[in-house]
Amino acid sequence: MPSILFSIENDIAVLTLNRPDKLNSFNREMALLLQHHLDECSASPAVRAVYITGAGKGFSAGQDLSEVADPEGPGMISILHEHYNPIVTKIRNLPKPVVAAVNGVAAGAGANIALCCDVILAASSSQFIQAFSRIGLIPDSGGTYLLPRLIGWQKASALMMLGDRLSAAEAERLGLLYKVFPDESFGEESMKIARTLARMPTKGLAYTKRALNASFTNSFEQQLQEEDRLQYAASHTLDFKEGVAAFLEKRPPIFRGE
Ligand code: LHQ
Repeated sequence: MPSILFSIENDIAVLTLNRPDKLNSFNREMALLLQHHLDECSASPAVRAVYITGAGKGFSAGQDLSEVADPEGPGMISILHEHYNPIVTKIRNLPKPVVAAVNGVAAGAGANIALCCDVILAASSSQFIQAFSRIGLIPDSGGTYLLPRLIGWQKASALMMLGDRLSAAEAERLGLLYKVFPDESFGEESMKIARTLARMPTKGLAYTKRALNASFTNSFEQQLQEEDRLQYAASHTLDFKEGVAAFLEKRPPIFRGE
């Protein structure tokens, strides 16, 4: 079985991290395959939303530690430069909404890959662990950038230093994720949200994502200029035309992502 299952259904690319015996922890093969599929999602007009989840009981336990211990393994610098940094950069730059459907434990780089998705959903029994400090590492995969921005400096700092397990309910309360659903209905409810996203004005969502990415470092004035540019581009899409026409004609819009 491939370490990432990939399918496209109803304009949604479903990427399932698939090393369930190892809690879907990442080895080199899986990290490179995920990048390959993210590129495919980015380029394919058949994909209007991406849904990332885990096979079995976990989402991902981050780096496969047996690969780190292997003297023949890729080594720390390659793991960062060739595995995690490109993965999170590709997700942030992917011009379509990316849903993290966190079905179980998300630890280390597994947690931080989820954090960089556009809509983070979690099953009620899932947990988030900044596991890095437990093995003497620092949080990577963009975690030190994103987590303090999501939940504030102090909570991020404590979670990263203590490596505590954060329940899905607590993660939702802190603002780390969008919604929690009961385990039994998680697949269905999270896919419903992906389906909604896949029917929305795809280009408008891509521009929204670009504006949010830029907002991390821009001044207010720079951000207003970015909004001007992106709003101008959005106003030239067919979906904008359709959205206005449908409103005036009092009918539901049919967006084609064009
Ligand atoms: C695993 C793993 C795993 C291998 C569970 N590897 N087998 C970047 C730069 C370079 C180097 C290092 O890494 C990074 C980024 C990182 O991600 S660093 C953080 C790496 N991840 C961790 O330290 C987490 C390690 N895992 C755990 O602490 C626990 O497994 C958690 C708390 C995630 C889940 O606990 P449980 O639900 O009790 O599951 P389990 O521990 O029983 O795991 C199930 C199986 O999966 C087990 O195998 P076994 O053969 O005994 O059934 C684990 O050995 C295996 N597994 N995580 N990261």
